[in-house]
Amino acid sequence: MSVQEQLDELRDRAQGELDDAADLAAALAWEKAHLGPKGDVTLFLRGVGSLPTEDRPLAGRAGNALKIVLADLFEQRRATLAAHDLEQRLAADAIDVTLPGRPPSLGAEHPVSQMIDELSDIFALLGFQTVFGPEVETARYNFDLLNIPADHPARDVWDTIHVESPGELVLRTHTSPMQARVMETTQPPVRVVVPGRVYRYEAQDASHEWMFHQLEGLAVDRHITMADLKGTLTELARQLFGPSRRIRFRCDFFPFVEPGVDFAVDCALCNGKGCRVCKGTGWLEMGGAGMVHPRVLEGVGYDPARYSGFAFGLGIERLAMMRSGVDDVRAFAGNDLRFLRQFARAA
Ligand code: FA5
Repeated sequence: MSVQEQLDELRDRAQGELDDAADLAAALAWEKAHLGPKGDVTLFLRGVGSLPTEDRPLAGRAGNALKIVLADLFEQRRATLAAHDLEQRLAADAIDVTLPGRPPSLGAEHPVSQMIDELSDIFALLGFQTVFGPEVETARYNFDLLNIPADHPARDVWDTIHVESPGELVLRTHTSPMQARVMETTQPPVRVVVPGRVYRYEAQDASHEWMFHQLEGLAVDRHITMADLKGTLTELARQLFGPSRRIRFRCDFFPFVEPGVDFAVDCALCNGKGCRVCKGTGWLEMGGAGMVHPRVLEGVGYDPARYSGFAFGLGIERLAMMRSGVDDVRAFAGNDLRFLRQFARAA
């Protein structure tokens, strides 16, 4: 076969194969097979030196010309295949703008916030204003002005989360410090409720959290008595749990009230007979209360001979648990949407 025939044959074969290359990978393989370092065109050119002398000029010229033609054809084919490849990828990624969108999921009020709103509404009807106070509190308001002396167990480091150690600043352990803050800036008559977060250095279990919410209540005026306290809490229980609820007071000790009580509502589920929710007792504990201690009144400059008052503090999570039959207080701050969604209500 003459040199020209060899080159013609090589060109026809290479062209046919390039036309058959269906994608970029095949085209690159083709380039390697014909134009790469071990490709047949390269090998042909390398072999020119060993051809008979008279064939060498033609073989060299025609071989180089073929190399250029094939490189050109390859470049065209590569560009066509690359464009085709891009088109296919774009088509696969296409966004159908006519599909309906995913509805954004709206947040809902947390069950504790719902409870706070409801309590505020109930107390507003009874003439109480809702106010808020600081969560980082001084020991003076959290303890001293509440007649909690330095050696009282509530001041023990195990109950209180200190912001400075040892220091004057604490995370409030209850909402009661707002009693003194409100009275210091207001003259009687006082009627406020204070909802908010409180913190205790406490092991968590089904009924104890280290962060939870309380609602403080305070009424100070001329001639306020335990009957007013009982009437207010009975009305609260009826608004929350139904019209025939009753309130029970039992003696309890809090340094800032005298006398002090814990108060419970008779269980609405079993009507006081005893059930799973009230743990067979017929009563649901709500919180602590009592008549504001004369020393607390004196501490804020009120004359205890002229004014008297009642105060109470209740656990908001515990109230929400009773209302909704939740049996673990940790669920409220657990951030599990399956729990929280059950309380979502239409805005
Ligand atoms: C107090 O904190 C008093 N300040 C209440 C008070 C106010 C008494 C005014 C008198 C006058 P106590 O520590 O009992 O009291 O807490 C009140 C309520 O908070 C409890 O009845 C309970 O419902 C809730 N509570 C207490 N500890 C926790 C806790 N670790 N986790 C969740 N709720 C709690």
